[in-house]
Amino acid sequence: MAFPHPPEILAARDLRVAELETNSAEALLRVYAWMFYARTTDNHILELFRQGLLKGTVTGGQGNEGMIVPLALLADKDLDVVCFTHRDLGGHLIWGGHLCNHLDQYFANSGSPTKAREGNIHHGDPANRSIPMISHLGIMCSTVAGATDSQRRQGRPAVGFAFFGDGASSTGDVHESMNLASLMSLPVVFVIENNGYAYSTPVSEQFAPGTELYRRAAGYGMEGFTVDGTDVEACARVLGEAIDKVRATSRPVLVEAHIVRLRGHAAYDTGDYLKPGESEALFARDPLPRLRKKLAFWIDSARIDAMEEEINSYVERCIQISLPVSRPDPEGMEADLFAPVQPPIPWIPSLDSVPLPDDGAPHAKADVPPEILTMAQALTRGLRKILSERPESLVLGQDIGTYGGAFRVTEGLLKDFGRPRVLNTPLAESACTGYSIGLALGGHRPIEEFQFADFATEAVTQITLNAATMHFRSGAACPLVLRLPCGGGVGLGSFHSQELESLFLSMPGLKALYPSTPQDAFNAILAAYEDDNPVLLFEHKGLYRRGKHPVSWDPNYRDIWKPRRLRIGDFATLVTYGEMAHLATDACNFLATEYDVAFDVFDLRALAPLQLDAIEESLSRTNRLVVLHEGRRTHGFGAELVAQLTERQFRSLQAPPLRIGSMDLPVPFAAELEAAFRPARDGVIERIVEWGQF
Ligand SMILES: Cc1ncc(C[n+]2csc(CCOP(=O)(O)OP(=O)(O)O)c2C)c(N)n1
Ligand SMILES: [Mg+2]
Repeated sequence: MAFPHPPEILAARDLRVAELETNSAEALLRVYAWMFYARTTDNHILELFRQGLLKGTVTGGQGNEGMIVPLALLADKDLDVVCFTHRDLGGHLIWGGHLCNHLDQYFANSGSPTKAREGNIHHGDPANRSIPMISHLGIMCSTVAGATDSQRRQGRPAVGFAFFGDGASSTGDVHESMNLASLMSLPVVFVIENNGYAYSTPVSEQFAPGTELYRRAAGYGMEGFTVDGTDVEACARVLGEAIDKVRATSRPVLVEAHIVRLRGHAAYDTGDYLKPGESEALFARDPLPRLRKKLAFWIDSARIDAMEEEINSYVERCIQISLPVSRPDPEGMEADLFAPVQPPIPWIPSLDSVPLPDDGAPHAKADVPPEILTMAQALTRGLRKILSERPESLVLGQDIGTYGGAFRVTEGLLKDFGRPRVLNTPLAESACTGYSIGLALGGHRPIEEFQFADFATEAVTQITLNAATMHFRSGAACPLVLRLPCGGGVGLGSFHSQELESLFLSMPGLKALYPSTPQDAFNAILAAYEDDNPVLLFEHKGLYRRGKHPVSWDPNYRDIWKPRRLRIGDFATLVTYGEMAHLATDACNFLATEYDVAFDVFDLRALAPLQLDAIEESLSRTNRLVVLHEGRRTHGFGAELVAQLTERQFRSLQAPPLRIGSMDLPVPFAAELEAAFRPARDGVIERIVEWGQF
């Protein structure tokens, strides 16, 4: 059915501060119209929830319109970046899209912009720089910062708007993000929507008495101020000036907007915790009637009445259109988990790309023999190639600049490619990952180095819930390489030795590569780079400098997504990856010599998505399976491998699958303890001999 045409007054989605001087009545009438529209829609949504016609957590924006509407009207919808919160329906309506589509989102029907995969107000419009929120509060601030920086890096004078509540102001991500934005001079307007409550928790239980949130700005070296979100005109003026200033100076600001939450936390909130008279006091500050009263001085009230009537009937008509839209179809859900595979990047077919001095364009080196490199050097060469040939690439992480990274993999890159593209980051893994996600949404392709894989636990929400779910819920690609120096055996103890693949890969939406040779590492970084999804690149620290091996340009670098057969045999199929691939080869050499048994050995290389065809085929011949990895055994990745590999041929197995991993303990520090903790050559041989009954 055709969508109805919106009322004429809603055709204009902009506001200039100057209009408040020259034509203030008409400008404020426009603001009022949008506020009334947002309020009416929110009220209808609440009613629909009460009638059982829509589900989920309906967090209305009633009371919030006095700030969000002028702000969204003032923002440049062709340039700026936003991530609206659960109180910002007014912002969504102004940013774009037809009301029917927004309502489809609430009805979670087949017309929903998230294909009904996300509820209520968790939608956005990534193509138009409205980034969909995730529930985890505070998390989106850094993504806004990254997407804004992406715009700036492409020469567009964008401003980003990051919203969070008084409750969310306590999250670490908000602080990490403000520090990052200030440090990097990113033009972000951080807006605290202070409505006095986080669910039922009053601000008196959120921060110490006397705290004025906007003053926190000073601690980050940025400007901070308050606005009264119930006084729309004043709010619009202050916000307008602030936005202009941020746009001109590229310095972030922190705005604390004092607003009211008129309808409790969500539709189901009974508000029992409010003090007597408190609700009435909130309604007395409602910005909507306040502005209406002001307008009535200048504008004939019959005109306002008529406008309200027109908006209300428009909203009702849209509801009638969205209500009967068909329910969503589960078909296609799995296909949408990952962004589709794209054609390969036309890389220059050589290890590196050598710019000629005269025109600066990259040219291929002809007929170059393989180079003999460590895995660390191969990765450096991969990064260098990417930075040389791909202007949208950048590399970031702690100490990766002058120092060259904890493992010297980024050595020399800062000198050759300069700061905007080789970026030392502060100690803020979560915000830096959110920032990378924002860059990725804006068209960049960041490669983020975690100093040690262990510290990626600081960014679990960003990685597994923000980045990994992005395509499924919004259709937007999130190309991101997360480099994770992992693994033990180097005497670094519990917090610098983890194997985290099973932790991360139990969440959907992440790809993962785990190379075990310099050539595979070079191929892996190119393949990961050109993938349109977040890719974890596990780099075992023990392999960075374990000998030098030939590395050359490999036109089949994408084969890294498939396992590689390391040995051919018929006694059993052994599946492994990472450093254990070397140990497995050693152990199998020994077993071949001593016991005359040959193993079909596979280096998995890609942990997600798993491509197990060749291994399944092997198992159908050998009928015996050994899985060996360095990660812990319980809940380890091997459990998944055993399950997937044997479920189709369980009945033909001639032995129970053997699963070898580390002990179910934190990684111990002393060399003797760590040696007992991890699979080691002799222990692995012993286990296999016992299992194989040779
Ligand atoms: C990190 C995190 N913890 C808990 C929640 C559950 N939760 C959802 S909304 C909310 C209150 C948020 O309060 P505030 O930030 O002040 O925003 P408001 O709802 O008042 O606009 C809470 C605790 C969440 N979404 N995210
Ligand atoms: Mg609040």
